[in-house]
Amino acid sequence: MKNSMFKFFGSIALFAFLLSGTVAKAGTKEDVTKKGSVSCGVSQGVPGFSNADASGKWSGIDVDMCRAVAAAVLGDSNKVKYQPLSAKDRFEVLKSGQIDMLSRNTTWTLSRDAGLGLEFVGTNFYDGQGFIVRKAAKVNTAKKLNNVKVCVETGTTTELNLRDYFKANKLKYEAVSFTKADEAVAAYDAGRCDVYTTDKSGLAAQRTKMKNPGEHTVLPETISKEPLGPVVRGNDQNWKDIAAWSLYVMIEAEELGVSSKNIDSMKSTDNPNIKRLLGLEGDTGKSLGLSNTWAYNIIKQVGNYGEVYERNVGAKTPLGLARNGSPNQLWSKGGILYAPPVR
Ligand SMILES: N[C@@H](CCC(=O)N[C@@H](CS)C(=O)NCC(=O)O)C(=O)O
Repeated sequence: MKNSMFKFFGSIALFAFLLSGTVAKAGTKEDVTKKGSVSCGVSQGVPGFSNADASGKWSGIDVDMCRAVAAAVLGDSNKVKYQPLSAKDRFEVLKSGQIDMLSRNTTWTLSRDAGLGLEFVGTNFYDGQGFIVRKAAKVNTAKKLNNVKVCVETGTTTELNLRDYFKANKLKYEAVSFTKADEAVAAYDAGRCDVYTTDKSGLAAQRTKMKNPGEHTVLPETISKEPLGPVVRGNDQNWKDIAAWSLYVMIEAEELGVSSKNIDSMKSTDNPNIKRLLGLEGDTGKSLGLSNTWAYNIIKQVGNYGEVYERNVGAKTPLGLARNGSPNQLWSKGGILYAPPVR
C-alpha cells in the first residue's frame, strides 16, 4: 500500500516536472523587463520580413513587430534579441519558453491556434500561396502544372495547400522538401525543381536571391489564405494583449495620420484620439501594465503601419509589393486592416 502510494505521488511529481519543462510560466513582461530585451523568433532569412544584413543587423516587417513590442515594454526598439528559426522548429521553441514571441511569416490557422497552446495575436501581412516557374517553361497558369517537381519547405502550411491544390485539379507532382528556404530556392534555381511554391510575399522575397530574377515568373493563381502574424504562448493574457495592441497601435496611427516624422508636432493637436495615442490624455498604458508613452514609443521609433510596410516590402523595395488594391491597406482605403479603438 505504502509502496503504491509512493508510486502514485511520484508519478504526479514527475508529470508536474515534465509539464513545467514544456509549458513556460506566465509573466513574460516581467521576464522581459528583468532581462532588458525581447527574445524574438524570426526566420532564417526572408528579405522584407526578417533578414540579417552582412553586419548582422535585422530588418523586415516581422522584425519591426519585435521592435514595436520592445519599444512598448522597454522604451527602446533596439532591445531585441533575434533568434532565427526554421519553419519546423518555430512552435516548439516558442512553447518551451526559449523565446518571448514568434514573428516569422507564420500563418494563423485553427489547428495551430487551438491545438498548440499558442495564441495568434493578429495579422501583420495578409498573404496567399503561389507558384514561381521559369519563363522558359512557357507555363502561364498553375492549371498546366502536371507531372512537375515542386520545391517546398517542411513544417509549413505550404505543403498541405500544395497537396490539396494538385489533388483538386487532378494534377500530378513530386514534392522535393527542404527545412531551409535558402536550400529550397537554391535547388529550384539550380533546376532540380520545375516549380517553387510558398506564400506570394515569400516568392517575391526569395526571387531576389535567384541568379537571374527576371528569368522567373509568378503564376497568377493564389491557392490559399495565409494571414501572417505574431504568435505568443497561450498562458499569458497580458503578454498577448501587449503584442496585439502593439500591432493595432501602428495601424491606428496610420489611420489617424500620425507617423514617426510628425508625431512630435502632433502633441499640440485637439483630436482626443491622437492625444490618447500619444499618452497626453487618458491612461492607455495602465491596463497593459505599461507606461503611458508605450504607443508614442512604438510610433516614434518604429513608425505607423504604412511606414513599416513601405520601408520593408512596398513598391519601392526589391520586393515591390504594391499596397493599393491589396488587403494590406487600411479598411478606409479598400483594404482589411482595422484596429479596434485605442482607448
Ligand atoms: N506561412 C507559412 C510558410 C512560412 C514559411 O516558413 N515560409 C518559408 C518560405 S518563404 C520561410 O519563411 N522560410 C524561411 C526560413 O526557412 O527560415 C507557414 O506559416 O507555414
